[in-house]
Amino acid sequence: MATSFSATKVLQPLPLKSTRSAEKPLLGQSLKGSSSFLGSSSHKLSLKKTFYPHQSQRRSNKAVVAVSDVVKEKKSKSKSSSSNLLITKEEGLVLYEDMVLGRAFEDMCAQMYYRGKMFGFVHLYNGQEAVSTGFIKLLKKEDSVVSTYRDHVHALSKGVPARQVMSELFGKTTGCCRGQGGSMHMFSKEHNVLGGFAFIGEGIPVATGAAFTSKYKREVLKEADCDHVTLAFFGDGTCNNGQFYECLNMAALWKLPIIFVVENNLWAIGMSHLRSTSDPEIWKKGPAFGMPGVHVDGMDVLKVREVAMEAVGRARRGEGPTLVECETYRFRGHSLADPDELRDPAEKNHYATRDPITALKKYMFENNLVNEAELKAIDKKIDELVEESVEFADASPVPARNQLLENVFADPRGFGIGPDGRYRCEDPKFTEGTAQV
Ligand SMILES: Cc1ncc(C[n+]2csc(CCOP(=O)(O)OP(=O)(O)O)c2C)c(N)n1
Ligand SMILES: [Mg+2]
Repeated sequence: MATSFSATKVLQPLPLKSTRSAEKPLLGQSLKGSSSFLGSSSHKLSLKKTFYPHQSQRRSNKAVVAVSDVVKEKKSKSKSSSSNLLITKEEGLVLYEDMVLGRAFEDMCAQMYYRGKMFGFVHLYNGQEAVSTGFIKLLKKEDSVVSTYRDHVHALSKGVPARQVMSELFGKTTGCCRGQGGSMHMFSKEHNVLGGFAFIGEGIPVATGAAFTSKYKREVLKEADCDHVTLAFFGDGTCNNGQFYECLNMAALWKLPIIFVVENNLWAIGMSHLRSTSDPEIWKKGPAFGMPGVHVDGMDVLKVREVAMEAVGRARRGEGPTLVECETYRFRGHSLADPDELRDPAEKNHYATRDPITALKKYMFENNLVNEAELKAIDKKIDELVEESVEFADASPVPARNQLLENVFADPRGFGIGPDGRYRCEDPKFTEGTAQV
């Protein structure tokens, strides 16, 4: 039986309202003057009772339908008692610094991309930082993270040094993949960042495998202290891919220590989530497979963190997987090559007012956790770090030509090395004719 979150004890099943925005009816009037998150305020979906897994007779699994109310409750209590704050000062500063790092790093990426320093497509995470920070800052070094092509911020949150991420984006040898991956392919064995993946959904089975490894070590190899968890991050559009369902099934079946973190930014390139998905409430797919499903406001790092603490705790205790749908928004186009003309300006403006960094700042000021000068000092430190990462990447060497086929084949003699024992790519004729292709 899947274990429920403690939040279920205090939460009644919510009379579900829409968790979605993006379609025309939500724009314009309904957004005006609304300070609440669309997930808990806007138009109603007609859901029948049978959708609620905890009321289902077929399985005894319980699911959290939302935790926002728990957080709200704690927030209001926190006004009267400082002991009930959602974070300590130190925790708040860690969250703030990580989100500012993600934002500043990527703003710099945009500059560098338009100056021709990066190649291919580069996909930024601006606006979604609360998800990466809220989850990853709770992890241990041994825990794993699997990302998508929108992977720079996940890598940074997990501790990959900014200069290594920037260098990778520049295609330099000092990058975390020695410049061989470039954009979309952040990987760090040392930090257990198991990859960005350009093909959507490809990371989910890898993450499931990593979670299986932890369980295998603990239960078969008897490494009792192996309580490592894996986070798989992916988007709303990816939830319509087969790997997602296959992996939910296996993870639930084997009670794997994994959290499926859906970053529902409401769009898959130019396709609205509501138009492309038969049942747009992604969190509900968890209980269908026998694991809790949670919907959370992904623009609020404190709410994300509350949910993440529960889910990571469950995984670590061996209680199995969780599906978390974080409703979020990207502030820029799909990639830096996207002019972003499809999304309604009213929608973009609405989410701009929900900037997760601004929201955290407000919380910390209101609760007297920090002062302006302390945050400014962090901003300055991060600006310097990001600038240094650019200088480092710029000054680093490009990979030698013979690196081209390294790490491509387990045994490079097959394709990469010719009969003379030399790499084929060292042969001046190796790329002959490809310029015309
Ligand atoms: C298997 C596969 N099919 C199609 C694509 C083309 N593609 C690139 S991004 C994308 C949309 C993904 O949207 P979502 O999962 O919501 O992630 P987001 O970009 O919003 O973070 C698609 C369909 C791909 N990369 N891989
Ligand atoms: Mg999306």
